[in-house]
Formats: sequence, structure tokens, C-alpha cells
Amino acid sequence: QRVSCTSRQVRKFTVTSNLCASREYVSSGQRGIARTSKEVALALHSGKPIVALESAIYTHGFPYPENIQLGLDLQEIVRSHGAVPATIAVIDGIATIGMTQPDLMRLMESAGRPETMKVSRKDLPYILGMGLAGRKLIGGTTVSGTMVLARRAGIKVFGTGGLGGVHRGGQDSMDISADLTELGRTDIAVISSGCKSFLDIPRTLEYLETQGVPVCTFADGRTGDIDFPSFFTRNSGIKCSQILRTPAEAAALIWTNHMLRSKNGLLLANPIPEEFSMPQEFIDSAINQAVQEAAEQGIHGHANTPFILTKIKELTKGNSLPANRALIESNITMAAQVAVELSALLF
Ligand code: PSU
Ligand code: MN
Repeated sequence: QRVSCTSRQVRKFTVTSNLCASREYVSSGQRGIARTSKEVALALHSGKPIVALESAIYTHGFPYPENIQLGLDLQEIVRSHGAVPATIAVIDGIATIGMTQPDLMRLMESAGRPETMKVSRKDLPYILGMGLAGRKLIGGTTVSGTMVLARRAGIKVFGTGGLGGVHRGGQDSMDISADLTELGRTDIAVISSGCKSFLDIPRTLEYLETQGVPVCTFADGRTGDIDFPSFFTRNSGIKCSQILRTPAEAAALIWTNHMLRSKNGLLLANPIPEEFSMPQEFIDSAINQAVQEAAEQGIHGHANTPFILTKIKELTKGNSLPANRALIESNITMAAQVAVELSALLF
């Protein structure tokens, strides 16, 4: 029996077989700079809730092999709340939205290697362009890099741990994370525990205000004055007047931002669960020492944040790890709940 194909089917077939290394992926983009896992592609088509997850935390944050469990756990948390996880990274020079198990393992193994790239917005043309030219690089995407790729794929909700920000002394060094300008130009909701106080939190919030980024904080049943959180602790000393009481309220905010045709994203801060919140003085002294050592050793640019994160871990002798894990898990749970509410609102 002969099968006749329309030219569209033929094109689809050639594109799929030429550009996809694995049948688990669907390619997108004219010359295959990106590919989406079947699971995520299906979810996108059917309007299922999806949560984007970054990968710089695996390549430039948590060490191998501990990062494997974290990566698998976060995906599982998203699934258990009825949403589809889309872990995003660059594998073999191709932007990859949603990971197969073997690719996730390759990403985790690449942690800490000098050739593994930390991919923010500015790095995407290079790493993907070289991929197209046959140089297969690997990289973990930061918040800004993940936002660009997630938005391009049509994902609206993104859960992570900590956001980049204005570094201390940033008024002189001009070291301001690309995460902030990205929030100013890419319509996606980022759920994080605020940013660590090795950054200049007041200036970070000023910068976001200039960029027109709404900054809201989940109230978690609290009323009255609520602080914008500072990662390991629930309070930063800076009040946040825009409070979200439920995931449904967050979904309404996301939809409204979209209806306003806003180009900018949203920062939804989710304070660390009370029982994991760390003693302020303990964590502050570790952070101050880490910042000082970075300055003394002349660590700056894209190496600064990973250096400080590693130092904090060392100085707290692993005491910060349970807190770190708890807050990420709580953010991903919240992100999944928000994605579910958003999906219910739209479909
Ligand atoms: N801050 C944290 N944890 C992190 C990061 C920042 O507390 O993992 C990572 C995120 O991937 C973030 C990136 O997008 O570092 C910001 O790096 P930079 O400051 O170089 O923009
Ligand atoms: Mn920087």
C-alpha cells in the first residue's frame, strides 16, 4: 500500500528527522536552533500548565552528583501539582526546552567544568550560533537566558531559587545582573525567593521599578506590612506593598499583564518557609565575608555570583543547604500552582 504525503507532512518529516538528535524532541526554529521535548510540546498545544526551570543552578550552583537529585526532584514537584516541567538548557549547541533523562544527566555531569557555559541572554547567539556551525557546546541557562527561551517557546511561568540583581558597589562597577533588564523586556512571571543580600537589595528594587517590573510578594496567610524577602530570610527590611494571597491572584496578575500588552515580566517573590528561615546574623556574616573575599581576589563579571554562592556554602559549612533546598522546592510548588490557575483561567 502506497502512502501519499502532503508537502507539509514531508517537510515536517525531513525537519524532524534531520534536526532532532532524538525522537523525544520536536524541533522548532527554521534551522533548528531549538528543540522542545515531546512532553512539553504536547502540553503547549493542549494548554496544559507548564513551569520553566533554569539550569545554571545545576551547572554553576549545586555540584555533581548532588545536582541530579535536585533536578529530578524539582521536575517531580511540578508534576505532582498537575503541571509539566520544562527544564531549559543548551545541549550540543541546541536550546533544549524540556529534557530527556540522558540529556539531563549530561547537563548535570557538566557542572563545574571550565568549558561549561553560564548562559545569559547575551550568550545565546554565540552558543546557539556555534551549535549551528557544528560546535556542540553545553551550558546552563541563568534566569535571563531561561526567560528568553521559555518565552520563545510560549511558556508563561518560571520557578527558580534566587534572582540576580544589582551587586554591592554596583553604582561604580555597573555589575547589574541581566536578569533585571530581562524582566523589563520579556513577558514571563518569575517566582523566586527574592535575591540574596550579597546583592544590593534596595538598588535592585529601584532598578526593577525603573524597568517597569511589578514586584509582588506572596503573603502566605500573613497580613499587615510584609517585606520583600531576602532568600535565606523572610525579611529584607524593605516593605513590599503589593501582596498576593493565593496562586489564583497571581494568575489574574499574569493575565492582566498580558492583556495590557506589557512587554515586561513580573517578579513574584515567595518568602522561604518560616521553619527553614536562617538566623539573620549567621547568614549575614557569611555573606559579608564572601563578598569581601571576592573583592580581595578580584573576582568580578559572570564569575562573581557563582564564586560568592560557593563561598557562602563553604562558610556556612553546609548549614545553608537545607534552607536553599526548601526555598527552591517551595518556589517550584508555588510556580506549579500558579501555572495550574493560569491554565484554568485561559482554557
Ligand atoms: N543568585 C542566587 N542563586 C543563583 C543565581 C543567582 O542566589 O543560582 C544564578 C541564577 O542563575 C541567576 C544568575 O540568573 O546566577 C545571575 O548571575 P549574574 O549575577 O552573573 O547575572
Ligand atoms: Mn554580573
